[in-house]
Amino acid sequence: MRVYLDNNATTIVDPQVKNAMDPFFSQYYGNPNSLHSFASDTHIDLNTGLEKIYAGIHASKEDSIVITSCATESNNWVIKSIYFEYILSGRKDHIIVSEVEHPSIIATAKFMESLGVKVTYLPINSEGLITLQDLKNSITEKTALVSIMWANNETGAIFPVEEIGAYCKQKGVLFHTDAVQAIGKIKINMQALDIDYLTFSAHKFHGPKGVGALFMKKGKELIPLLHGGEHMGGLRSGTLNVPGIIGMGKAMELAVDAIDFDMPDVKELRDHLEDELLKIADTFVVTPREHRTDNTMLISFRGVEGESMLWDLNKAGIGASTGSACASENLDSNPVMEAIGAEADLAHTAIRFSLSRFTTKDEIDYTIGVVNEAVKRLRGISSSYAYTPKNHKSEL
Ligand code: 7TS
Repeated sequence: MRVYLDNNATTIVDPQVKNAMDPFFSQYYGNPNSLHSFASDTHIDLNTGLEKIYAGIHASKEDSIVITSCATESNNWVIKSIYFEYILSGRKDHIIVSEVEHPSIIATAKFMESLGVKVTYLPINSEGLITLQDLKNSITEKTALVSIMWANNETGAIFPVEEIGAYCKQKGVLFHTDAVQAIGKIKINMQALDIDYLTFSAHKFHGPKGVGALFMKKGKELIPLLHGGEHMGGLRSGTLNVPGIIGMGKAMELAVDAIDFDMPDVKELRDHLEDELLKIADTFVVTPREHRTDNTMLISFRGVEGESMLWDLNKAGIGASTGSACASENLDSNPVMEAIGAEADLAHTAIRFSLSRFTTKDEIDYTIGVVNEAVKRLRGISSSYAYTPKNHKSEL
């Protein structure tokens, strides 16, 4: 059996998305900006795709959604643009991010530091959550931007973006949220929220890879990312990714429907997996369920090296993760485990299971069996496990 439980890294393309995209490779392949019927052949579907993206996050027609190649691009763009707009001019000198943002935010923030920008990395608590008070304490008159993700990719922890947005607005600070892990899991109404910029990637919600977006609230601006043409209002030049945009639109429509129709089943499967795995002694899950997206679990088995567990799982056909795939070639401990201050012997034991609407009960039952066997085997050959205290508690 092959079981895919790494849906926070990427997801299978929904067959309906693939069908929607198919005609736009070899049949309707015109450049939409050309002045002939090959171009206009694409227009209706392209507009429908864009409309579905607007509708999925309840953006108003006056807001802008700029299509990019991925969330990494969108995230870089927001921060670098704020630098050119507000910081280089000397108006502001400070940005705030959480310390568990995706590397596309953290690495960009570090780059900003190298340019002299002051950066606050907001800590998370032992439950993997940030507190509004910490944020309030960090904002100064010189703060240009707060960038806090909607949901964390490692733990699924949901951050209080509604309250953060309201506070930032009150203080005259711009607010960006990375919503990569929120689309299709949390209902998003951009007209009801004080979020200036929001970013996401289609492949995290059963759309194609290589297409993402940046939402910008009416009246907000960014400097153009790519100069060279009139595409995307001159903000991000380059021939439009027609199949990608149509695919992202279809994927968005399906993902938003899935919040009501499929996510309750995904949650039930995730909870079942979690309940069964927590029966194993010395096992811990980060972040209480009520503060998490319904598909995610970061779990530690004391004495079991995460990489060894992945090896056993992979041999049994199960794909999971020990941390962001973007960093999978280094064997550092999971960044969230480090941020919550987990004891050294736990920091290397975290395994992330992330489900999707395509995950089945059989797959979860199979996984429960394989993990139980793997923990038994790996603890049996662990030199440290026998000496650790047996203080079983279910949540860190
Ligand atoms: N932001 C978050 C919160 C993410 O989880 C990811 C990818 C990205 C941005 C970047 O998306 P991309 O489409 O530009 O690559 N996260 C992961 C992960 O958790 N494991 O592999 C990739």
